[in-house]
Amino acid sequence: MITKEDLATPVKPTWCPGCGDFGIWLAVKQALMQLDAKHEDVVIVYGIGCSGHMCNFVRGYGFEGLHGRPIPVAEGIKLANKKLKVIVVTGDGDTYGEGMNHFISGIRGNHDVTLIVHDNRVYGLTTGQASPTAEKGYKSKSTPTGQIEVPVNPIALAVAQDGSFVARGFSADPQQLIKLIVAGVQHKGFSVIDVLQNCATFNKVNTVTWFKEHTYKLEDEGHDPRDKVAAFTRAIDETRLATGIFYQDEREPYDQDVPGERGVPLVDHDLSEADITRTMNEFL
Ligand SMILES: Cc1ncc(C[n+]2csc(CCOP(=O)(O)OP(=O)(O)O)c2C)c(N)n1
Ligand code: SF4
Repeated sequence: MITKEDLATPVKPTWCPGCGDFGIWLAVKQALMQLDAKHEDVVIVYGIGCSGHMCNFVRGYGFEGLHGRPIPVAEGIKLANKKLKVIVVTGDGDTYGEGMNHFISGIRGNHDVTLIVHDNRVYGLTTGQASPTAEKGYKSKSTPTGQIEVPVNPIALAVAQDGSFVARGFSADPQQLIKLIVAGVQHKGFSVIDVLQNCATFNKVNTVTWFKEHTYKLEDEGHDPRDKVAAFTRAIDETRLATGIFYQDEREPYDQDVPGERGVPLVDHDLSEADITRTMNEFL
């Protein structure tokens, strides 16, 4: 079991007061404690953004790399050692902007990775430019006359692309988010958890109050997560944003499907006879 003490770091969060990142941080830690896992069995890969700063506030095995690229790093870690539970914690700019191709590939491959996206509809760390989930007309310093494009709809995209676990949480509802994260990590395959999150400093439109007024829970309306058509119908309804599990099914994750020798994780390769002299000599 992972304890509160295992996860504690001496670093105090640097997020702005009132930021939704605090609620997601709480939920991530609580979920890790509820999972049947040892500390060394979990790796978290972080994106670059305010969201990714969480790497400083959660003690454990982790990697903070390049903006837009945490998903392929996580997939590589899982392929090298499939016994690990691999989680990505990142932002909407990171995932649905520069990282969008990796988002789609991760879903297509059904890599056994849990993706937690802080969806605050802005680029928080770089001071509030509109992100790909910003609504049409949204004014920011990068869109002074209003966002021209329609927003990316990550839930509808994930359902349409045959995602095997598609969910949405809300930073101000950590209890529901804990359940979603635990279910996502337990799910064998790529689990998408988009988390509605307020950016208290730069997004003055999508506030906690705004999200509360525009959301409802799927479980309150008897939604069946095995019903893909119902999941898609709810996903494209942008007037009422649903939270909970939209869709879940069982299919083999990527690491189970890799054929032959390539399917043996690196961690299980016998390296006792490996001779790298020739390779090393090339660099002499
Ligand atoms: C390759 C690369 N491109 C762009 C940047 C600049 N950059 C850093 S953070 C960021 C946006 C972060 O926004 P988001 O992913 O939504 O996270 P948030 O800060 O809102 O949590 C950008 C564009 C970078 N560091 N590296
Ligand atoms: S800029 Fe926004 S997302 Fe970043 S810490 Fe401040 S409130 Fe949170």
